[in-house]
Amino acid sequence: MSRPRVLQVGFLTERFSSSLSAHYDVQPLWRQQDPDAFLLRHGGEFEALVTAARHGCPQALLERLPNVKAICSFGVGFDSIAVDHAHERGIQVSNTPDVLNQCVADLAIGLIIDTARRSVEADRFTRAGKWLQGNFPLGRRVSGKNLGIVGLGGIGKEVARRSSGFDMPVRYHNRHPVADCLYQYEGDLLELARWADFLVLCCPGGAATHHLISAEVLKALGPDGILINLARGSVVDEQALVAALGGGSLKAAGLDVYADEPRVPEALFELPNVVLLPHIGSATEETRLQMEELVLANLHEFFARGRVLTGV
Ligand code: 8YV
Repeated sequence: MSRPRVLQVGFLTERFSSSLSAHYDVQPLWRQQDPDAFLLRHGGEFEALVTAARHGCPQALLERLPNVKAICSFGVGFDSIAVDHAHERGIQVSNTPDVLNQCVADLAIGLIIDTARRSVEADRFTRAGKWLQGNFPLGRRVSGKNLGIVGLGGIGKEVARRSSGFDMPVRYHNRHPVADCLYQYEGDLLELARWADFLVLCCPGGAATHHLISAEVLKALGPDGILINLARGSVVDEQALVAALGGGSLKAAGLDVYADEPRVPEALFELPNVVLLPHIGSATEETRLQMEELVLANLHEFFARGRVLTGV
């Protein structure tokens, strides 16, 4: 029996490619010399497509795949996928929720400590031999400080849970309060920013959250406030962030995501009070393996029973 044909938008890992090829006839779109010509000739042959949060699936691509019925994506975020268009056409879309919550939350705590205690800066100081000339300047305490979370979903809840070990009071902002939640809801984002010492972003990307963290929100967070972003770069007005960090109206920021990845605004490179990570929230061997397995499980379920497992 011939194996189902699957279109893969971008490369993930060799391991994932071989697991995929063991079950499916996989066509790698990124390897086509002329993707347009390829889609024109073969676009109608695919029932399923595999992509990743960073590769996406725009409407223009879906329009060239008349028979696709499932999009299985690697990553929890789906702002780079034309989900509304897919649903209008009856195409199922799956992501990889939950399996990455712990690793992303771990990194949020890491960034809170790195920014407040200035550990990355202190490392540079030590390596440069500057300790011989005097002590490193003081940082800020983490324990007992107010933690504001924007987006109390799976990841946000794990961040909140971890913060109890640091005796941090938690409040959160969502579009709606979360049912049966212990933490105080704050419907006004500006109020949350005024109250918070650390504002941690764990919300989805996309049009609804575009530049949610505006110059005004950063001003409310204030000169002692610290912003941590593990969500999407598009959630923050990056120009306003550069101005606030450079002008001293914000203490520090810890960023894992940017509006135009992998390009990082160069103005940030000049600033000592920002920690810049290359989108590694879920990037551990254990979590990435679980994410790969969940993409495969979604595909298998779609081909076996016609339904993806973790649909969005
Ligand atoms: C992805 C992510 O692993 O899950 C997401 O939404 O952004 C990351 O965890 C990465 O972008 C791979 O595409």
